[in-house]
Formats: sequence, structure tokens, C-alpha cells
Amino acid sequence: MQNSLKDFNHIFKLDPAKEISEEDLDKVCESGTDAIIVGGTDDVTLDGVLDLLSRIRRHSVPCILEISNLEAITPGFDHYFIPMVMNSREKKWMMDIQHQAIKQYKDIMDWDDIFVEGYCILNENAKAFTHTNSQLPEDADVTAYAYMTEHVFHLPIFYMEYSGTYGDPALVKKVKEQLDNTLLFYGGGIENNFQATEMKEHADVIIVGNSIYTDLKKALKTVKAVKV
Ligand code: 1GP
Repeated sequence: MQNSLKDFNHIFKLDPAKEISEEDLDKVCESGTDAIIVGGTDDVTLDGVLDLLSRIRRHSVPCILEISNLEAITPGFDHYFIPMVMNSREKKWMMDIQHQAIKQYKDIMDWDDIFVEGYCILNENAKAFTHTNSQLPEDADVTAYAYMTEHVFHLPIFYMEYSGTYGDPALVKKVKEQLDNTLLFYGGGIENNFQATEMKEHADVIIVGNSIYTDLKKALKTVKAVKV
């Protein structure tokens, strides 16, 4: 199922709640990245998602919606990522929201385009961490979540989400050792090509978000840094 993702190395993540100029968006879309994810935590509205979608669609880069709330789902993306937050204290974020989404949309869902992510949020200060009432796992918990993602839930993606801070490459390496079929996505704090290369050494795909908005020039350099 993850065949269409298996050649991905690099993804930029754009937040529908943040402003980006036309010029900067063009640079992101034409950077050579493998895809653009539209996703965020706060203030994700259907209008914001549709606005980004229509602007990204002027380019040929694949476009993915990472679903954060049921109100901001729309057709028109190439792929849909559905996070299941493994380290949330609340079943809601692991099961109930997904259950509601499937109940509502299952008749129009095309599973060739939908990828469920085993999501592990590893930065206590990330908005998503508090929003989902997550608990900070020990390293051994993270590797067990990765193992469960592949062997219990058979999900195509395990996502180590450090959003806003640079994570621990040694833990990314340990997590990768747990996975044979499930792809390892790493996101968080990548601001330059050195960090991109360091995380890509173990992760299958790196995701670069915030630095698009803080230092685009450096962010763009992360693309070539991980191209094989
Ligand atoms: C966020 O994993 C992505 O969901 C990327 O993180 O914004 O810190 O680059 P940054």
C-alpha cells in the first residue's frame, strides 16, 4: 500500500493557518521536494485548507492533506494522511476521531490514496502535544510504539513528531531498527542541510515545516541534502 510513498525522501509541510507569499510558495513547490503536506494544529479551517490547495495545485508537486479535524476535510488532494496519536492519554486521538471520520466518509474514501500514520509526539512543548493530551514516552516506549505500528496495526507510516524542536538522531536510528515494512517519517526542527542529512540517515522521509516560514533559503537547501 505504501508503494506510492516508498520513493519519497523529503516533504515540506505547510500550515493553513500561516501566511505565505506567492513567491515563497512557488519556491517551495518548485524546490524538488517529493510532496507538500497541508497540516497544522490550531486554527485549521476549511477555507485555509482550500486556499492552500488551490495555490499548490498550480504546480505539479503531489499534495497531501494531513487531517487534523473533521471540519477541514475536502476532496482534491492526491493523498490523505490520518494520524493516530499513539502516545495520547485519550482514546479520542487514537481511535474515536478516526472512527467518526470513517463513519461519515467511508463511502467516498479511496484507500489507495489514504495512509494512516502511527503518530508519536515527542516534543512536550509542541502545540500538538498539549492539544492531544499526550504523554512523553521513554525511548523504550517509542521503539515499542514503532513495533506496534508495524506488527499490531500494520500501518504504512510511523511518524516521529518533534514539531518545533530538533530530535534525537540516536533514537531515530533505534526506531528505524524496529521497522521492516512501515516507513519511518521524521519531522521537527530541521533548519539546515546538516540536520536534514543527519535525520535522513535513519528516517525514510524527513518533513520540514517551520523553517519554511523562518528561513526559507536554508529550508530549501534541505531538499538537495537528502536526495539520493
Ligand atoms: C511538523 O513534523 C513537522 O508537523 C515539521 O516540524 O515544523 O519543526 O519543521 P517543524
